[in-house]
Amino acid sequence: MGEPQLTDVTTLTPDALRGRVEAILSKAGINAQQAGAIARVIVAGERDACKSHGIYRIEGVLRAVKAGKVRPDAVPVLEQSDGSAIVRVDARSGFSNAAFELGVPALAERARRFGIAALAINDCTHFAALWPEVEALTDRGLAAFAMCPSYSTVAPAGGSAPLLGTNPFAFGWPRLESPPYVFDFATSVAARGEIELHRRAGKPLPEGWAIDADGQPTTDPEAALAGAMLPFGGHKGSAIGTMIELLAGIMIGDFTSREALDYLGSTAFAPRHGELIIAFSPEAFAAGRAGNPLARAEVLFEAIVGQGARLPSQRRFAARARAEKDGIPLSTEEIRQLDRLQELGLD
Ligand code: NDP
Ligand code: PYC
Repeated sequence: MGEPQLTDVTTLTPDALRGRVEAILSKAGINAQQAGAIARVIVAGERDACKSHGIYRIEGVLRAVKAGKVRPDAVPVLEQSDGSAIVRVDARSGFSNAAFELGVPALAERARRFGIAALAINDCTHFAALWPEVEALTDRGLAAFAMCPSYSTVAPAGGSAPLLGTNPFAFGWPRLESPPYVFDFATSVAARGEIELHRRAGKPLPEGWAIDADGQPTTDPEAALAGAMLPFGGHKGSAIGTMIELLAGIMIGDFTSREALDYLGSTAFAPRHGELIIAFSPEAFAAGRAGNPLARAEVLFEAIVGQGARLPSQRRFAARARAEKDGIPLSTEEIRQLDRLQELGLD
């Protein structure tokens, strides 16, 4: 949803849009390291037609800064003194994006050295999609998981009130000649951003996405935002969402989704918590058994596509190719929103 009509479109190059987003963030007092990293993921979202994590997120970023929920001047710190396979970045109450960019070279180096390594990011505000992060690792020839809690907006399967977050989970696998195999999804039926985009567009939700404040099924976005979203796949999504609370919340010594909501007191701000990224060297794990793992993976991908199925991220990579050739399409209303944010900041 959210694709502008052809008559209502301005196209910007990715660089031009990045300049505009960075200028808005800088004007709001966000330092250059963070503004650059945030702008890169927001523009990547628009470029890849992932509207739920594109420019619509700018207001949430500015709201969090204005309310003092995040430090616009934070400089993340890399803590890797023991040389182990666990790399840690303290985001110092800033956004996750600059912290990730700081940690990823050390994570990749350790994953190559040990075969597997993890990056724990603590004390960050996180609003972004995870695929840019796993792609940063597939670009370095590594496979990777990324996951984080969010804030309580999802009822556990069989429950009736928000407890888990929309807890995204992403996986990437490097490919020999093609863009990587990447999937990235909320462990709720849809990202919360999608509910908000339905509300703004005045469209009902598909059945099965949410329950209202009384625990009854609803397709009304307002009632869903006041009630709870549902996990994808019933008890299966609920269990994966719970695993993320354990690994990327409790295990790394950071907030669970409930604690994040208690801390913020509202879902109007981007959530604050930690994040866990695990990187693997396929060659180190295969250790020469059964041939090159990347070549063997191609056989699997060909068999999937050979049945007429599509690979995850195929839609995104097609949108990326279009945007790189023709520019990023933005509606008149979206351009006005950028103008407004540039001129006035948040109203
Ligand atoms: P979607 O359901 O839109 O997509 C999930 C994945 O499935 C994508 O990789 C998508 O690829 C793939 N896919 C979709 N349809 C098919 C198909 N028919 N065949 C094969 N693969 C398919 O994602 P969500 O709405 O669940 O999440 C959207 C984003 O929200 C994610 O990037 C996530 O990281 C982010 N998010 C972030 C949170 C945070 O706290 N930071 C919280 C929750 C979500 P493709 O893109 O090519 O369609
Ligand atoms: O879309 O569910 C979501 C979300 C929550 C925090 C960032 N994105």
